[in-house]
Amino acid sequence: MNLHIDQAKRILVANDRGGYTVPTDRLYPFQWNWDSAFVAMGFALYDTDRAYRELERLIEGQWADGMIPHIVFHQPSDTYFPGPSVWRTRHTIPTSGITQPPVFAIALRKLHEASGDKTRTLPLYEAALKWHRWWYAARDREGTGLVALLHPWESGSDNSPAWDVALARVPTTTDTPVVRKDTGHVNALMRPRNEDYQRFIHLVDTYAACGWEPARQWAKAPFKVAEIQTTAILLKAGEDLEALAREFGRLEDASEIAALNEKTRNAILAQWRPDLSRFVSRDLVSGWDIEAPTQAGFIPLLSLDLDQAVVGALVDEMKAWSKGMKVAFPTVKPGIASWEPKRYWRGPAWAIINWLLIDGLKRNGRVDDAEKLRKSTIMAIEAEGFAEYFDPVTGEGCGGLGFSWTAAAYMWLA
Ligand code: 9YW
Repeated sequence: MNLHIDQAKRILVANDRGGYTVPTDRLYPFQWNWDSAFVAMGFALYDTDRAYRELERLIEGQWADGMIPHIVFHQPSDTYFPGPSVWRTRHTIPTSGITQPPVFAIALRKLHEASGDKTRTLPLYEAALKWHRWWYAARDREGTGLVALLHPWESGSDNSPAWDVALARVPTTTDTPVVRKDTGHVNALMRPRNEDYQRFIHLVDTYAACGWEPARQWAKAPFKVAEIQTTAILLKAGEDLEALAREFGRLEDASEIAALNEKTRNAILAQWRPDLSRFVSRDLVSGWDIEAPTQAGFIPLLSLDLDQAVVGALVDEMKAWSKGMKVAFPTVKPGIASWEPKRYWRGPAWAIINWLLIDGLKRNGRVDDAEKLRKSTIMAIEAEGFAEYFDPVTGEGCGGLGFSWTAAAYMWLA
């Protein structure tokens, strides 16, 4: 038995709160959307029943319109801000009012392959399809094939330099007092800045005032980004949903999903920028490309079979970023002005991002490069433990410790 796998399993046990897994104790004391999807993939390797529970508990928070929220507040806790009273949503079980990257259907297909349990997969498939439709209806209102985020938290990469220009337009004034809890658990230098939190909460106040109604939010949103990482994950989710639909004989669903996939595939391809060797997001308020160099620009590897010339350019650029780093893959291009190797999404390496990139490299025939990134991820975790993320320069484990998705990534990659 690999001792680290044993440890990873023990982290998931310690973070269990009754069929769902918190990302880490105290810092994140509720159920987070994409964290749970990654965790379910981890469980799928050795306990499919528990993997199903993880996803079943997450959809307890699904809204009538199909959205699966980024946080489900199953039980109260005072160690996190903003809690339910700030979100002011009206779901029976309190939830946040925004969403997160749709890894859910990707996890569901893997879980179904592991269990073959159609009875248990089917209700989750229905939930995933409802959410898939919500993305296109609520977040691609002009039918472009790219989906938009209305809050940086929806990207899962809260304070990425990708948002710097778009977020600067959002006022720092709030109706809700900002009482941060995160900096009581983790060094403030590793976290988003106070100013970021002011703007994050300004957005929450704005959307709460819209009654969390998608059309009103779309009209009022001071932050609106057609985002490449989320859209690429949505396309992979779409491929996996389509496969499940076919397996279940749901042919109408399958052709509906296939048409969405095709539109999104073309829309992502149109975001390729050869001069940057990356794909880019678009700021829908200004209409401009977002050129900040972040990991998001490489994530389309996950869901597209790209021309080898494009793959070559992406891989060369990834290698240039990783050069001289102790741990790959830095989420921001090292050396640029906004690069901060210890501050959350402004430079560090994250095991789950590596996991997506590894799958994308393999899909596009770059098995050796995938293997290097896999080894780098495993070594970082074995040296420092199951940290939330890693300083790519020193390899130091940072942020929360005993982190669930790092444990799941380890099990999947080891
Ligand atoms: C927040 C739980 C979440 C992750 C996000 C990460 C961070 C902060 O922690 O969000 O307050 O929601 O940015 O990707 O899901 O691990």
